[in-house]
Amino acid sequence: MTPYARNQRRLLIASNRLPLSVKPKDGSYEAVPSSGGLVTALKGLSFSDYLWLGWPGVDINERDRESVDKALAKENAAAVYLDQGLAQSHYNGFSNGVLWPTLHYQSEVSFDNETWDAYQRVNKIFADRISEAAADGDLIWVHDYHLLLLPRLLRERLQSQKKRCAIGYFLHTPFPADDFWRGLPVQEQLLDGVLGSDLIGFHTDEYKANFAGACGSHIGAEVEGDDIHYGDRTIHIDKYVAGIDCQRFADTIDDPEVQAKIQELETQYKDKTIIIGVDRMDYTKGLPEKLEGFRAFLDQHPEWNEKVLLIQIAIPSREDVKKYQDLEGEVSKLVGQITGKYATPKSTPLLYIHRSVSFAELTALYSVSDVCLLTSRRDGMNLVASEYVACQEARHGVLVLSEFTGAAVFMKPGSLLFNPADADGLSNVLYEAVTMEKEDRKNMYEELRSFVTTNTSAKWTETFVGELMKLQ
Ligand code: ADQ
Repeated sequence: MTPYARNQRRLLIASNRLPLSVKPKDGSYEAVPSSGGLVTALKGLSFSDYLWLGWPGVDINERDRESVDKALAKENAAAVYLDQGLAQSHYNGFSNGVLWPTLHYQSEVSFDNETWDAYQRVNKIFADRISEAAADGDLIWVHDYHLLLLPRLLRERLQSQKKRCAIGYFLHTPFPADDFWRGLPVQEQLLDGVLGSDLIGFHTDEYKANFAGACGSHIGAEVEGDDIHYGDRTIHIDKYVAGIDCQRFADTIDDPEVQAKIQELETQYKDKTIIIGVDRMDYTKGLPEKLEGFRAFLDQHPEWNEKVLLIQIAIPSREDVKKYQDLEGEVSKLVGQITGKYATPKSTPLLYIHRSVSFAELTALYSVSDVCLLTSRRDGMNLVASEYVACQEARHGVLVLSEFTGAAVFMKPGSLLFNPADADGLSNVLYEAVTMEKEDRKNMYEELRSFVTTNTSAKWTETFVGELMKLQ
């Protein structure tokens, strides 16, 4: 029985991209699940009656839409169709070119009216599609920075259609300090848009406080504890601790094929201390900082050169955006420099995998690694930290975590925190991690494990949706 069984309602989820890729198959279409932070966080969804609405990620011409709709319906999903040019301008242009850097404390952000116009148009298309799909009494949960205007637009449409639906919104990124936020010329419209929600969730108290401060300073809202009074409405804001589905990792580790893979890796790297990094190729994840810190470690501790291996998996991301192309070049160059300097005919200190890996492969790599190194310059939460912990029951690996991740707020007692801008500091903390005594590793690991098994993705969704139900 799901936790909602006594008061079952339908949940509509809205995100920019559907958690599925649509692919042609045998003259028709099929929908294949995809990965990513939002997908991971929502894995715990225990609603039986839900519908996920979003852009399918590709341009689908009119005559194929019926067949795509059928494939998506089998997966409880529905498409919000967008013209490719408009989708690009909304996604790469305003969302990832302006909003993403602003929310992650980047100061060089250039605003332009063309992409802002695309952002507004896409939010309106989502509002039209979702209000049409919604029935009176449904709950609606909007996700992330691509759809900040959607709650207000939805509220207006639903009101005119006489449908009463509670609207929740969750921001997966940080909400920055006001000096960064107020630089955005359209920030007031964005705040007004998101305040169309009944409930707004953040990863940490800091993001929540920054958001409340901005509402108080810029649009005349009155903040009273966790309530924001705005116009004639009150909006509740809170922190909801995102997590993962630990059981899925435990089950995968138990799979005989994954066990065989783990043994193969353990044999292959029996003389190595393995450090794992898993990040999207994004400048917020601090990949150059990670490589600089690792280079400093190799320089300062030559006795470790043939004994340590950093396996860095960098998932290609937003490859149409110039800043991401530049980053890829910078990372490849650093990888080349480090390998060129420290590799020997017998050994290399660095293995760089620039592609997506399967879940089974990812789980095996997490399991055999002694250290997980995450160097984000800013990160809303970072679920890779939790995934690593879920796979370390046998080894008790050390989590080395940037202090600028949301995860650091919660995982501080069990991990080694550092500032990624300081390469020597990172080198020192890596040394501490690779030389840590067994007993200390175990004690720290237990702290982490208790956090990760308590704050699961199921708990996150249940808490948020439970709160949303109360507000209807
Ligand atoms: P992301 O920035 O995508 O998410 P993160 O939380 O690290 O960041 O999640 C990445 C997810 O992608 C993990 O589940 C990971 O396993 C998966 N993944 C990584 N590499 C992969 C690979 N090679 N192949 C397949 N899957 C891979 C955003 C915010 C984060 C926030 C999440 C959830 O930026 O701060 O934690 O949303 O709210």
